[in-house]
Amino acid sequence: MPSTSEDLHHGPEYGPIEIRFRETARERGGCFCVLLDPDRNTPDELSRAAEICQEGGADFIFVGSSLVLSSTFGRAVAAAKKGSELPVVIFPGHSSQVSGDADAILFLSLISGRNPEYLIGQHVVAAPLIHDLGLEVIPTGYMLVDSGHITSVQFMSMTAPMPRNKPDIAVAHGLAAKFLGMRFLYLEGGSGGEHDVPVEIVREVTQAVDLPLIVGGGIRTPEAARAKVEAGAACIVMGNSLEDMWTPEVVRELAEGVHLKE
Ligand code: 1GP
Repeated sequence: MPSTSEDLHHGPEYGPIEIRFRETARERGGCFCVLLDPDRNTPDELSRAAEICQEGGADFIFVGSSLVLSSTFGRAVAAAKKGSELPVVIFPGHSSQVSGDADAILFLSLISGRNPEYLIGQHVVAAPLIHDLGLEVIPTGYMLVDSGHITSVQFMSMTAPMPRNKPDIAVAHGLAAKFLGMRFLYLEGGSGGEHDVPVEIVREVTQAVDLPLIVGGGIRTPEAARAKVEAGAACIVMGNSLEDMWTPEVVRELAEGVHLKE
């Protein structure tokens, strides 16, 4: 069917999870996403963690890892789904991290790096399976920022992070991602980063590029999370800081830091 001129004037068609991200960020002032690492938890632990996330008021569960040590990625996603009604979004470190049990996948291109494997290579491998499964895809420009030491994602992707004191470099990458048609940006300090992403970079990127911004890596306190949201971030991702402290109270305290409007 040829497109009508009316069709041609429509914007992109967002899937239900992307709409939920955008609406949650608008209505609650920010989305709180908890990253569950399939390598560090058994399926039962993941189900319980997902349950706690829901009880504590998190908005989304991310599942993924830059190291793929376990062969049970699909089981991990299913376990997270079993534990809560929150949307489970794949945050992949590798093309093998695809599961039809998830609600969506962040289709990450590591745009701060110049390793073709993580810019397009892994994507070509995963795309036919994602298509067959009918997974919702959220095209995301993924940018690593120096966090003080070499993180797993930096090492595994063999890419250099962007300098912490050069927001203009992050802005240029964000604009390029937008011009390439990506719909979300992700500023990543790397899991367990010594320092989180500087607020100044968050502010300058959100002022220059009108795409929802996800920020994660090394964020450990509600105050640090809030500072990023106040600087313009739409979503905050936390993983490490919750490990060994899995209680609804801890999740609630962090979620309250992110939810500016509650
Ligand atoms: C890592 O951004 C996420 O990819 C979360 O980082 O584990 O340091 O919270 P943390």
